[in-house]
Amino acid sequence: MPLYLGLDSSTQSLTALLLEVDAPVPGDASGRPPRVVFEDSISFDDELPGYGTRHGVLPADDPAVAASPPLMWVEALDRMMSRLSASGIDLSRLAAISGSAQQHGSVYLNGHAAARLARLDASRPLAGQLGGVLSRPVAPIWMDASTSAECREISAAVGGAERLAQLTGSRAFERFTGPQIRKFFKHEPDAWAATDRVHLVSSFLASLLVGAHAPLDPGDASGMNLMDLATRRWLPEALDATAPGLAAKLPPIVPAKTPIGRLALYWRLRYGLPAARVVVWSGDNPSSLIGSGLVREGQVAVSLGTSDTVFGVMQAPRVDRSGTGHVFGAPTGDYMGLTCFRNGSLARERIRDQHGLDWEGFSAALRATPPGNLGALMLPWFEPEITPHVAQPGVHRLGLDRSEAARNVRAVVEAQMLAMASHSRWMGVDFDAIHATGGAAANRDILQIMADVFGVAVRRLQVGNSACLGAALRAYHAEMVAGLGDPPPDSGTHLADHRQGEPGEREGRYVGVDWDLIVQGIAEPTGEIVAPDPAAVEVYRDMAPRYAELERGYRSPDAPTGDFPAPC
Ligand code: XUL
Repeated sequence: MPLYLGLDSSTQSLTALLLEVDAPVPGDASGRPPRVVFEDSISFDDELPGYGTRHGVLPADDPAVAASPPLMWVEALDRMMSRLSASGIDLSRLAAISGSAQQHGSVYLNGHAAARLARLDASRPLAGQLGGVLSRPVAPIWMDASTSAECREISAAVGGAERLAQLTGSRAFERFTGPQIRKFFKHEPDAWAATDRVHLVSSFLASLLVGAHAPLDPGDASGMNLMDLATRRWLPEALDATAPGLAAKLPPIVPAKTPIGRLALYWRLRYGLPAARVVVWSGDNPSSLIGSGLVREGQVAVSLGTSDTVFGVMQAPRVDRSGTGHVFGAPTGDYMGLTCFRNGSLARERIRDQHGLDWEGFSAALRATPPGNLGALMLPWFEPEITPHVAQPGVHRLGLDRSEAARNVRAVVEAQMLAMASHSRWMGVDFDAIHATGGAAANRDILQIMADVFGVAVRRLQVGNSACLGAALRAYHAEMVAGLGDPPPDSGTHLADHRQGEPGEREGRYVGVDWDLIVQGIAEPTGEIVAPDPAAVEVYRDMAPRYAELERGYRSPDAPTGDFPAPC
């Protein structure tokens, strides 16, 4: 029975999930559904404290700046593979591996990287071998909000925010990789000149697995403000607007079902792993789309993690005219709409900690307070917010005293749900249920508020980490698409260094391997349905305009108002 490994390098941790699959043909009624046989997580702060991160991010004086050390991710990957090999599971059955990573973050490598990746020494830990190949010691990540000037410059050069959004799926956003690259090029021109390859977190980690520079998939590449959404190729005018010489420094873009090589000798010799197929990695949100079973238009998920996101499948790319959301490529070959909120789990934790509660106490507070919170409202922007655009952090309360524990707890959750409901309408997707995922989806009381605010049923998924599950399922799908044939290991068929996909190459649904069958029985909601309470739905219907008005009063003056041209 083959095994498929999914890895997820998120903001705060690295998770691995191993899926065992009976049926060689997906959906074969004679087989049991895929099963999770191993799941483990490494918290960066707790297990790798030497890197000095807090919640996976390096401390910075400027609240707009957020970066992480790439070598911390490398060490976590090395440690995870060591744990996997010590798990006692027969890993000779490992057929394919794929991964998911926090989106937008970028890793900068010099011209020595390719040779070093090709000759990793299995007798020595990985991180120590890679220090010399970084042209920038830190990686800016999705929480960074320090590139407003670069967003304006790129938008102007491409002909305005609306045009950039129409071409790339998003207007310029501070955390997107293009503006981040431009800032690096402007402020550190020598280090930029020494950069040979700019990777996303996903392609960087995939490169370690195959021992060569890995490509990107369209899902993660569309989080850069650099990819032409229609052709899924780099967009020359966006590249020119971003930094000189960028085209030569970017990985190629290949369809999300592409095998990019075999597990490099480092992993095979050091941990006794087989020459498993490695499938191109993707971002955490595209991976989550699969891991939460969203393979058709009309399905929507809410992920409650470090960032909270609302996303759904789109068959056609309907770009957000309000300038808050994004259209990314979906692993199915379709598109996905997404809206991202920065003040997610960390905001919930801040309120919990301010009132000395644990999660049980947090839930009790939700149960002890009525929907609508007796008129209280909060804007929980502990950090600069992405949606709506808020440059300066600030927590604002209306009709609420900072000391009232239970009402503050309800206020933070209600604010988050009201914001998600209001800022996801642009997707224009009619849905009758929400698939809930991410750590906080384990909390039924939070899901009740979600159901009441959105006015639809909420269904919890069987496997909590949908990004990691999605990565494992993408590995499974790609293996099936590859035709079930098994080219000999080390056949040298790396896609890893192709400069660009075939002209006009575009993903589409693979006819023989239906995504519905891949997700069946595993990326599906459990039986439990959290139904909306009609009386509470009414309360939130009245509350939504009051919340929107409060939000309008506090968001940054340059936040998109619903009309293009929208400044960054
Ligand atoms: C999405 C986004 C976050 C990151 C981190 O646009 O910025 O969801 O992917 O998880």
